[in-house]
Amino acid sequence: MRQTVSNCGSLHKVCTLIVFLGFIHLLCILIYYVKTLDIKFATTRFQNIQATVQTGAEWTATSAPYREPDPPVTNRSALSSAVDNSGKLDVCPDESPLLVGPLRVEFSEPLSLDTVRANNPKLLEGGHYKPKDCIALQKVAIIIPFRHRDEHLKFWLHYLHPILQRQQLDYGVYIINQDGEQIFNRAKLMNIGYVEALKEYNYECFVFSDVDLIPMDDRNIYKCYDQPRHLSVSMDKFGYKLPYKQYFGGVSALSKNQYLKINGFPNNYWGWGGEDDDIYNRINYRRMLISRPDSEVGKCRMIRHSRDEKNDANPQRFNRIAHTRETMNRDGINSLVYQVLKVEKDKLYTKITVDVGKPT
Ligand code: UDH
Ligand code: NGS
Repeated sequence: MRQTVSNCGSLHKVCTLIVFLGFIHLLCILIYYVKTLDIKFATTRFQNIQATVQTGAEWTATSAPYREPDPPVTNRSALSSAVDNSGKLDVCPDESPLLVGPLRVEFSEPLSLDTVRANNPKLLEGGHYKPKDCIALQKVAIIIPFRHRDEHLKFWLHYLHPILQRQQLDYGVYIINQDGEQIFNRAKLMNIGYVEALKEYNYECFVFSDVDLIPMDDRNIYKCYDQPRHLSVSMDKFGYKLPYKQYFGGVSALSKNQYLKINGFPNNYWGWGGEDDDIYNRINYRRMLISRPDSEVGKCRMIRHSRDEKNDANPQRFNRIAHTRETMNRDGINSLVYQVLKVEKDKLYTKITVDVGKPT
């Protein structure tokens, strides 16, 4: 009897062992299967990203963001290689998950540049930033025409750097500072910004912004679209609407191709007014359309100021904008002459001081 009980006990142990080994076997098969799936999934995702980048130039919808395939890069600057971790990363999503929407924008609190620097620890020298976790959809140079507006610049840097980072852009900020006290030339400074920024990095998109304009919604993306983009469409000073249908002043974005198609901007608008209308005409004559955000997303505030010295209204502006069609082929990026006097690299920006000459 005792013998039988002992035999049964041994049999039970053997059976348990067999079941246990079977379970381990099944577990191994399951782990192997899941791993294979994972690799397959990752490969498909990589192929999808490659396909998106290769077909990027064919985007056509008016509201679709402009995307250009990367040209073969042979001589990228030290700036690019210093931050190049793109080999291991996925492309950033079409819509950044970091956006928060409407923002409160005020200019009453005093600000110091040191505070702005401390609030933006991820910036690289020269006001450059590149997302760490994904490859930005576009490389964007932000160009600011500038002279004697340091107070406004502080606010611009304070508000814009965090916004541009949430927009997951690979961007650099260029302050193009007109030297001396000759009459101001906004459009020529923007042309210079285009040329100087391209000397540093393989930018594909150029955002031209007045120093006193701050977006009130971070969904107003500072990037390029398949048509030239006007971003400051809903300004507080105009009662949050366009002052006129053709208005293209304030903040605008053009891809390299769009900019070259219009021969850049005019160099001969000295003093206030008209140069933005000339740019509108150029875009129109090259049969492009203006892309704009809606008036909610496009809300922005202007820092109130009086007219600057040496920037009086240009009496020739009406005559000039009446002749854009004839002048645009000979006056623009193909006729740009200037001299760089100084390049300063700050954590928050690259400031390039230039001699733009004077009206002839
Ligand atoms: N800018 C400078 N320094 C100047 C002139 C212009 O930095 O001396 C730049 C700056 O980026 C500015 C942009 O050029 O945002 C446009 O110039 P603006 O501010 O003079 O043009 P806006 O049309 O104002 O914004 C015109 C003067 C309005 C006076 C209204 C008085 N109530
Ligand atoms: C138009 C100017 C534009 C200027 C716009 C808004 O009249 O350059 O007003 O000016 N065009 C001409 O003068 C031909 S603003 O109210 O912002 O000072 O951008």
